[in-house]
Amino acid sequence: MQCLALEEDGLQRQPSSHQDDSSFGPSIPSHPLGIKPLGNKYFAGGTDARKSIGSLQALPDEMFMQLLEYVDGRTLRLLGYTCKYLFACCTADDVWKTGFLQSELGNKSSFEWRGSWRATVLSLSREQSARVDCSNVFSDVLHRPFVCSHIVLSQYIKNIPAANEICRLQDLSYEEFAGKWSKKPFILTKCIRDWPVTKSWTTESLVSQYGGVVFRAEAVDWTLGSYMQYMRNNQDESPLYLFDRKFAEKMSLKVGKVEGTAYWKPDCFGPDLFELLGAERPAHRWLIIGPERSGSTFHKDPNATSAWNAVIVGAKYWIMFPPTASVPGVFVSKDSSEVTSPLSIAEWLLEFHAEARKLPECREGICKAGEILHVPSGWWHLVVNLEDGIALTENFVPQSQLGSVLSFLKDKADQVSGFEKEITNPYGLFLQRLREERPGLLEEGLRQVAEKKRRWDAVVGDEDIPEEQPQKKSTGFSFGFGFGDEEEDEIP
Ligand SMILES: O=C(O)CCC(=O)C(=O)O
Ligand SMILES: [Fe+2]
Repeated sequence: MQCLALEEDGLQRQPSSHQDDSSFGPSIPSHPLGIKPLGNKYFAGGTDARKSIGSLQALPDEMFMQLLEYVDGRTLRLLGYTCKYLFACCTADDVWKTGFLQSELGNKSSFEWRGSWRATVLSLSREQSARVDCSNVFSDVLHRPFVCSHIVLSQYIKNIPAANEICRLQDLSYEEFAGKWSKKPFILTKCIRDWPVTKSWTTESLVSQYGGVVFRAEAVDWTLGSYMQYMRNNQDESPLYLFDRKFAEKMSLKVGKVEGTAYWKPDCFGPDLFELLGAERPAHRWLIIGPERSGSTFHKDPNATSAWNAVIVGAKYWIMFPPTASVPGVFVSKDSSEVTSPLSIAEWLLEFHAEARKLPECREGICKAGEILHVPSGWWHLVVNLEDGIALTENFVPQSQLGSVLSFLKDKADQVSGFEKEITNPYGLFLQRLREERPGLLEEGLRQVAEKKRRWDAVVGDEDIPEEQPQKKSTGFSFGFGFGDEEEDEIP
């Protein structure tokens, strides 16, 4: 996309209106250009701006907006000046985001962020950005992203049903974790309070120390300075999320219980069996930075690993389901290799949150700064930042989940991820390391695999199901095994 350095002058400017839009409750403000949901057209008198686009009326808005992603910046800008409807379409920021990423700017790691993708591509200041009154533009396609980027998160995190609350504990010993907690989510409130980063890291301190360091944020590699400009001033429905696995090297951090350390692995999670893979282990630790509304849509962590996620700054809302649950709005292919869910966190919250929280398997909680959350192997989770935040996360393989990881590496080899491409047989490699260094554990892991398979065969084969799991014959779709969530296991 080409950048224009023209000023947007001579255009009608309209101050943003902040009255409430009654159709979305008191919390969503009116669209700054006055764009309305499609349904409002049928109650509005006066003109309909769509009538001015001539033969383009034949195209549905979805298709037209897709087409605009192929138009260069100059044309997009000029097309937007032809009528109000096209102004509304051609200033939609998602189209400019695509343009940014495809342009030269998309390859730059440092640039000046100007509050929107369009203003950044066109180098426009706030005053130079035109505001045309589009109050006779009625379109869900144009209005919906605005609603999604203005959802009020407090609505979703209040009134968590008591039965859903993720347990909050001060700290755990390894024995407690291994004996009782390794298959349940929980939040530890005091476990990381001595980590030096909990005292020294703020968004400001990181920018001043590492502002010039380039980090990965989804599809882009930006300096922390540019990312922070973006993070502090954007209107994206799904803000770009900084997720970097080389952070320790890039920031020259010491990790572990050594002099001058930044943080260490909490003792309670015990040995991480992927450490047997040494440098050949898959990616396992990340620095995560993002603004309010950023986060992770529903997923399970890779390779059936467990994880901990420590909030250093900010607060995160977590909603989780055990491995075998059917999560509303999340559709999984038969071999679970593909997960289809609404595109954004906001969309999921709007459409499915109320239904999801009614399910008995649902677990929810808020992990605040200085706290750490445990994600058990195979658990579904959606996470959203309630404030600008910094977090550290690591994936690991605890002894009690060795069977799940071995089954995953063996039976879902096509879904294994994070290993360097030279490692062509991760299962074989892990098996070999266990055999060489921890033969007793390997035996225990294989015993876990066999037990899982036995229980699975008992359910699908409709064989004699032991007394303690009689209800499972009738659970139909959910494939639970009747031991409560402690024993929620996946299909081998
Ligand atoms: O902090 C977050 O957004 C959650 C990250 C997460 O779920 C993951 O790294 O797998
Ligand atoms: Fe995750």
